[in-house]
Amino acid sequence: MLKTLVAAGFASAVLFCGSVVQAQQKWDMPTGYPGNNFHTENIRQFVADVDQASGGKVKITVHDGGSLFKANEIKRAVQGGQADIGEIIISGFSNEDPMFGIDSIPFLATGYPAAQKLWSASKAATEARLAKQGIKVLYSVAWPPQGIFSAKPISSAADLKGVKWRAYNPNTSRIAQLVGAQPVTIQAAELTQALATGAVTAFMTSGATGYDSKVWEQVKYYYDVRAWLPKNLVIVSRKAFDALDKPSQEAVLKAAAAAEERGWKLSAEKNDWYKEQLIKNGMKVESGSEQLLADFKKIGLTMIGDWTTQTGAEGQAIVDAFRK
Ligand code: PCA
Repeated sequence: MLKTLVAAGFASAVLFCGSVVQAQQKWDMPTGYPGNNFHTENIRQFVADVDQASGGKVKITVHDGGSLFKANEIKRAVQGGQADIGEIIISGFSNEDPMFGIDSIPFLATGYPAAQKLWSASKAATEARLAKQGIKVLYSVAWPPQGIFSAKPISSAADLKGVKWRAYNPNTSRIAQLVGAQPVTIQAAELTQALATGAVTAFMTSGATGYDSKVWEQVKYYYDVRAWLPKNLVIVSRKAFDALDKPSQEAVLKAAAAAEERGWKLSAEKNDWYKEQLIKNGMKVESGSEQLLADFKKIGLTMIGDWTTQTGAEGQAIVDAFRK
């Protein structure tokens, strides 16, 4: 009898210790974009939701603007366990696997509903690749449509020949190559500096990053061609996620689903506001000449051709599902 009691007491003490160990998890969350960017605002709400839904058991500290790891280092940090959770732009890693670049092909998916559909079609393939690397996707949010910023006015792709072109992923480097510009990879956090020193004079991105980087100080023209909507993914290390107790895991997943819905909406809502700020700061915002659009559509056709060659039957099935 006494023996059983002692054993039971011991067992509950072990259980108790187990739950104490799990009482609170502290996660570091590097991101590559500034604190006032809509993605970061959305992340802060996600972090608050996780805190609340987990009853304070999961505490996430956001390190924005590339302050803990640079944007292009965050994926590896989560893979290697130096960070538990983080935000990445998935197309930044298409050199690792072409699948990661599908959302950054010009004129494949040019609006929010199309970008959502492209994500639905490519999500399983993307998640499977990341899962093999010990990464779990929590949610995605699209950037606003990508246009062309230029210090000098441009009316066709030929006007970009020889310019120093800022790239943020392999596909934007490839575009430079196709128009005969000189690609320089620069993360968003360093864009203002790169413009100030004249390291680059033209690039594609959203009005959001144009605004964040105050590009109007050097760049006067924005051609709102809406060529694609790249996505950020919030990813968590499988190990860190599995270390949470069940209710905490559910809290994280619930907050992530809400963040995905809120983030896509926020992106669409703020898109016009960002472009208004460019105009207010003296920039010329135009839709782009027919020639410019035709040139970039042609580039898009070349790139989707390359992509389906690289990804084979799997890629073709994704494109077919998207176009259906
Ligand atoms: N802003 C990010 C990626 C796409 C975007 O709109 C950047 O320019 O780095």
